[in-house]
Amino acid sequence: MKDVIPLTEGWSLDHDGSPLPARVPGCVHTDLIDAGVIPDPFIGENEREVAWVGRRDWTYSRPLGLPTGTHERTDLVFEGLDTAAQITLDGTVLGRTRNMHRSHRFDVTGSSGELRVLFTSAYSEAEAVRALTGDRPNAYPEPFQYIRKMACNFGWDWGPTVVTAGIWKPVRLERWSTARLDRVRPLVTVTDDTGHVELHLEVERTESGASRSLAARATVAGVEVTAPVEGDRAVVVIDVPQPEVWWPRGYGEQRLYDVELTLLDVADGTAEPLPLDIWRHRVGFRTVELDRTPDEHGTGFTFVVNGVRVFARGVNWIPDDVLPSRVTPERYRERLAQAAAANVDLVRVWGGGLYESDAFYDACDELGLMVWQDFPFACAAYPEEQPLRGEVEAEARENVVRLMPHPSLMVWNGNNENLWGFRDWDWEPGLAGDSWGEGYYLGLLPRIVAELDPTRPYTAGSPWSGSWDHHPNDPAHGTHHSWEVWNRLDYTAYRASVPRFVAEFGWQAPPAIATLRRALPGEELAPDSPGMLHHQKADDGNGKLDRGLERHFTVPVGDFDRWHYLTQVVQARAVATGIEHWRANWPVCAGTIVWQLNDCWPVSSWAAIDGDGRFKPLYHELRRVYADRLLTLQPEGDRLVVAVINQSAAAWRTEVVLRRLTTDGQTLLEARLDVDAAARTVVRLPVPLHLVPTDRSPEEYLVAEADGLRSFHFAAADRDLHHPRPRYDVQLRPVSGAGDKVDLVVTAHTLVRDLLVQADRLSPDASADRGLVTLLPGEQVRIRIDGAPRLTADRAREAIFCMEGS
Ligand code: BMA
Repeated sequence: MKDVIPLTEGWSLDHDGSPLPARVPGCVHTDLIDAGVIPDPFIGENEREVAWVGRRDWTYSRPLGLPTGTHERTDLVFEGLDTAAQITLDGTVLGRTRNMHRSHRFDVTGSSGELRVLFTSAYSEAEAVRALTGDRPNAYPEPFQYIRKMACNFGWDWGPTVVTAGIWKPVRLERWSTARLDRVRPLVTVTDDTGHVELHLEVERTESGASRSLAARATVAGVEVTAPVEGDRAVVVIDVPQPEVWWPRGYGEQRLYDVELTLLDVADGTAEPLPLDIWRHRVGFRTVELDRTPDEHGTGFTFVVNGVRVFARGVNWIPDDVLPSRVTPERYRERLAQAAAANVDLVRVWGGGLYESDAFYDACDELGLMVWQDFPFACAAYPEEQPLRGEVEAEARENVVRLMPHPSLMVWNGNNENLWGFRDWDWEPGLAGDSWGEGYYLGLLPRIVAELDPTRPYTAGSPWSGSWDHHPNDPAHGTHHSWEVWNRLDYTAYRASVPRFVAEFGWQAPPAIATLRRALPGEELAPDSPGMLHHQKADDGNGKLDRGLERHFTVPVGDFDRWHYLTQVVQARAVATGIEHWRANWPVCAGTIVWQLNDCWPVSSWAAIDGDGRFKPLYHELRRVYADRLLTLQPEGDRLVVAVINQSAAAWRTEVVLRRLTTDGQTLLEARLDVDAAARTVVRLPVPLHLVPTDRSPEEYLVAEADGLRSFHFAAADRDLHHPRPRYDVQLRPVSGAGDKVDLVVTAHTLVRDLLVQADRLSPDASADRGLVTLLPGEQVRIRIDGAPRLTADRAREAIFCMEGS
């Protein structure tokens, strides 16, 4: 049987002739931080101070002893090297690498001595390739399209430029005889009442194994099948009667089945077969299609899972750390569980990042999060010449096979914004006919997916209208990125269109206060203080934040805390406005993917969860607007409708209560509407005209309520709204037997709008279980605070913000 020996210990990193202890998996930056050679690049403006690290070459080494034992072959396997490296053993070159997204295997049978991995700076590698291929346009200044490495390492409009090098994934020795499993591709489908698992396997043999008779034995759900290996290939087919299917969360259970495949040496068939290698994975039975049939609105883009049409409630995922080797399986699970707890059911792994680690997809399988996987190409023209083309093909083949067992994986996507960029970002004149990546997205990648993973759909890009007949970002056809809002327009402009699928849209806000204090120690915080500006990477980011504020509020001057609160409120409102409108237009619109769930360092960005893992109010808002049931008041022409959105499997029969109120607390009019929203449907009911507040009235609003859900419609902009100064009481109620948990009970005496407890002000580790809350006079809310020991009501008050009256 094959033996596996991890090579995680005993590495050192050469730093100007002196060896530093090195972590494997890890990277140069983390080793230099641990050794005290460089400061934490996330703090203050240290990013600039550590820039030299990415421009140097680095060497990792460790002794490699001769493993004992009688195996015929010993392979040295790197699961991932970042990025351009030469590997030597005892001075002999084993090979060279130039792709972070691949693994590498070297035959080291009989060798021992000093193992060295010499990394060339990613800049030198990229520039050398640029010299070969010629220059190509890029939305960013750094040369990431000339090297197969996580693009956002080179800086993004939310990310620092921290160009890593290192052994970023595990290394091991594999010792084996006769043969080993080189590649296993499970094609898992389900038809009628039967699950089918087709295991396509390829083996590698030693010289003496060349003529051995081999077989492959597989078991799934107690069914065992053995098939002969012919040449170097075999297909084992297993039918599982009446399997339980895998569903996205909210649609059913996430049933997973263990598959075990054993490669056997059957020799002449007289003796007991000898196991040589084992492959184990979990699979799930489910079908997925993307319905892209043209219709009267254009061309749809609807996920159909197990025959059920789904409105996808998505978030975009970026690498959770700009030093990606720090993201542990536990951290993946925590972040993805947070997404699931916010009622997210789809995560798009964005193309400026990675094919994530197995732990990411394992967590998605278990949590029922559908995965949309971009191939790693983003925001640039990518040359298709060698040596890149061969690398792209190799990495795509490897990762398609690595990820295809996961039932959560729903779709492969060719790239992020490159088809759009070609059409709209003035690339064509500069390219003058040069390759720019189209051959990957419309040729190579779909061929690879069709060949290796034919059970899954492929889309050429995000955004993409399906063909060059329509503009790549045409909202009526396929996927759309909605960036006019934020860049130029107010968020109310989301309501002007109903794209078929919104794969990106978002609004910025600063991170939590405790995150800022940790990242910018000693800084007197202001929107334009040096650290705040350094941790704002977007083009005119603060200008856009302020213009976003100005349209609704008076921009607070000299009051950072108020600015911080209001920008976070605007972010939450902006994203909620988009989602409420687009969900209310199901099934024409079949999904929203918020830009973005997470951050890779502390920064002002579009994220719902900041770089230190703290929630912005947007996070809590996602939980509300992505819930199965949502009630929302929507303008429709010059009327208002109440949209009753029911994404659950059960009908929602309810009574919607509509009240026209004055800001000082009187009910002017009331009406009740009976609604019967069938499973997974939206019902839109016109609001009776007499209930709609007088046009732009500064003293009136409408509230719709049903089954504990609520939606508000204020006729006037916040700035113009008149309401009394908010008054409320705060009481603390201990939660028995629950550690540092305490309930904060807020009782409103007036209208209290968008009340927020910034728990991290009470203690950096404290959290609140709710975000923005609006209370009518006399109403009460309970907000659970976790992690703020010895809290008093007075201290709690200092962490509470809400809209001021006027
Ligand atoms: C989208 C993304 C990213 C970017 C974001 C915010 O276009 O694909 O490239 O970070 O917008 O500008």
